[in-house]
Amino acid sequence: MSNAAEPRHPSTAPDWWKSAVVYQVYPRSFQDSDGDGIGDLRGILQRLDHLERLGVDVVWLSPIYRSPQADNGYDISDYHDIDPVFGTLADFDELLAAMHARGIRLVMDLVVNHTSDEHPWFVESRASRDSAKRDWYWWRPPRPGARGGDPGAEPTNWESFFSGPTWEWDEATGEYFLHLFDRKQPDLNWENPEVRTAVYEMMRWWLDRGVDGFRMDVINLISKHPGLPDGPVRDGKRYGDGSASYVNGPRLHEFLQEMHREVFDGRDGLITVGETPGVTVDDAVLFTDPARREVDMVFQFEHVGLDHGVSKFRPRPLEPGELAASLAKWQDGLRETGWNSLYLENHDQPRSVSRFGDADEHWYGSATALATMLHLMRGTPYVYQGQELGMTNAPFSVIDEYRDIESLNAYAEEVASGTAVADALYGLSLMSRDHARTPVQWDASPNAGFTSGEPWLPVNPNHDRINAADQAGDPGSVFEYYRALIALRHERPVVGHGSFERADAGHPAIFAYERVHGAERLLVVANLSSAEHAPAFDLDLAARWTTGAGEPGDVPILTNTIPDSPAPFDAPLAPWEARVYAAGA
Ligand code: ISL
Repeated sequence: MSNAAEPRHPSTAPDWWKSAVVYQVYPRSFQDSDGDGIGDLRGILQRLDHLERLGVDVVWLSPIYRSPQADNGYDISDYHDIDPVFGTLADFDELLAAMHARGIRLVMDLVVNHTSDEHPWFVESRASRDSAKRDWYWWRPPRPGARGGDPGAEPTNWESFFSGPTWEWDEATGEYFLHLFDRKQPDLNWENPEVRTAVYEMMRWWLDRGVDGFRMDVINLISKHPGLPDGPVRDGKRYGDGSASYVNGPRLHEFLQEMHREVFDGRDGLITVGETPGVTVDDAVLFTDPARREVDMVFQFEHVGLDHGVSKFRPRPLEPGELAASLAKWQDGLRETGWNSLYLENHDQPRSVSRFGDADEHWYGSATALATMLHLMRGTPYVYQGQELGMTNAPFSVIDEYRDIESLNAYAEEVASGTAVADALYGLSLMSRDHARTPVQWDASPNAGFTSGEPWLPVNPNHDRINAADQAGDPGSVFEYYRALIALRHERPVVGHGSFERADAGHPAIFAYERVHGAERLLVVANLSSAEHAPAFDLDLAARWTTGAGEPGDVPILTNTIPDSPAPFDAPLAPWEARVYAAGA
């Protein structure tokens, strides 16, 4: 372990984040310090050894601001304070200093597409039609000829991300307000320059406090087409799809460039990542081209939408190779310009070993093969809390076990529209956001070491065999494998800076790619299936990596098989086997 007094990664290169790994903390579920069953800032402080040992460079903290917690903090009522459930500003300052002392940077979640309906800005906005802040949000009269509050009277036909219409009727002032998410999350009107000024001021306030950047929640939804036209109603849907009016809206790039000028200019060492649902490769190039001065990288959604069927909660099984094909497409698209985030999990997604791997038959193999595939691509990897332990989906079977607003709303809507309860529950059992939100499994004790009280969401019963205490220091653990992968990125410039070339030409379940940086080369070969397969490669690659017995190309520098067995790069792969070869360094 490194000396806490000497930061391990003091790089001040403008693109330091290319060789960095980010760890996401969802504070509610990370570590409780006061026994109320909800994780908090002092809990994070207690677990910094775990993060330092893992070797991550940056922590992205999901929202800790004051909030009614309708969407677990993504509904903010005061941007300048900490919610009492998480602690105080003094706790925050202590945590930030402790992270910096260990060489770990801290990124805040920036939620400025919307506020809570309890934010003073919105309270003032809704007070009257003449309020000075009326125009800070999107207020509209009912559809012409319709009576406000009646079904179908909404100003547009758009469906909310969280089910139902995007408009909430306000009886007192006789208008609707827009909320792309829950009714407790009214959308800010970025057309109004006062809104933008207030947001930039708040961002500078946090940077002045010492934070190292922002993860920007649904930042590509902030610019709306001011005409707010109806969207197409797709088959089987009750409401319209308004996304053409608010995904990558007309002034988005202007707003991001303005934000950059107003907030980030003249400050070094920061990291910014835009969460951008619906973004295409071409859009992503624009957002992340350094010359355009918008954001450093984006979270794109293509690979986490592949298994969505008619809706997220009616998923379909993936074909072999689909995941790799999507990820490789993004590698190609950003090969010249721009930068991507690499992620399989976050607080909105099911656990990757349950979703893309084989949690029953090949738990260790699939957790580590997926990690290998992800971490050694071009981009900045994100580890979501518990992913480094191979945490799995929760075994919830009744609706009362779920807490997430998206899951509860979708379930209510499905059942109301005639879906059988068992079918609605099946969808949640695969796709609910709560799978990512069960408490981190620290040890095998009754509440997994998360809390001395009653956890706000049940601990996964498999914490008796999947937990950090068992894994740290065990060379055959998922945790130690993640640690080795993270170290590779730090030690080998080719991981952060090399080119990407897909190399496999055989069975679709094999994903192989080559990374090249000057004389340094890396070859990753991963079997993303539960069957044995022999790889096949294009001829050029075979010529480069067939070096003869005892040469570097014959011996993997990292393999997830236990025990390690030297194997030539074209040897058949066991189910979920992954190997990494290096040359030229
Ligand atoms: O979770 C989703 C899958 O259905 C998305 O629709 C998700 O809501 C979307 O990715 C935006 O997510 C972000 O903003 C939401 C918040 O609920 C999510 O937790 C956050 O990551 C609203 O602030």
